[in-house]
Amino acid sequence: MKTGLRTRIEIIQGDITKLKVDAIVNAANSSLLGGGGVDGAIHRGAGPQLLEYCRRLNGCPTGEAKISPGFNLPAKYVIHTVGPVWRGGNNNEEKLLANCYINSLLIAVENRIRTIAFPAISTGVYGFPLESAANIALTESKKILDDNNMIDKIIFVCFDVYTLRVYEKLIESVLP
Ligand code: AR6
Repeated sequence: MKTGLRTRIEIIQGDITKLKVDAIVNAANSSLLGGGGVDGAIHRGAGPQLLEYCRRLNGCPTGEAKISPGFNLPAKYVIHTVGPVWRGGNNNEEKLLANCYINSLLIAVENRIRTIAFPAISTGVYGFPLESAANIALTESKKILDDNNMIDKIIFVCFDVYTLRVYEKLIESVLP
């Protein structure tokens, strides 16, 4: 079982917009109307149709998720989730970040998505401490993979080598 889970979680360094998976997850803001970081890159890759589509989604509360087509991206879908802004740690940030992973994966299951890639949600502009964020990402994903056979693979896409090293270190304790 452990070995099975380990083959269903992959950690790579790269640009999430280049991945040909069923769905990539966007670290969006609650307007869902684009921004910087990975959000900006996803909107650039998908083209203007994504913004047009997102206008009709009426935003998204922190911790929740909404789905759109991938338009010009290699990925078929984009799941937009809104991570918490780090405000020192006493404002429910950990629970809200866990909800991002849980709700994105539940939407994936509902849409029969088998391969899904996540960026390190909230760890850029939103300032969430990386080690704690990566731990939440890995722990929540493991729980859903344990309970569910629909998802074949979750890929954690680390933009820089420092993030990659943190995920690689933590996976050893989450999936020993
Ligand atoms: N592929 C993978 N990861 C990326 C990419 C990419 N192309 N580009 C950046 N990252 P951030 P947040 C990494 O700031 O902290 C936006 O303006 C980045 O290095 O994109 O959740 C939204 O509109 C970092 O590790 O998202 C919101 O307003 C991670 O993605 C706000 O930023 C997340 O960094 C959300 O902030």
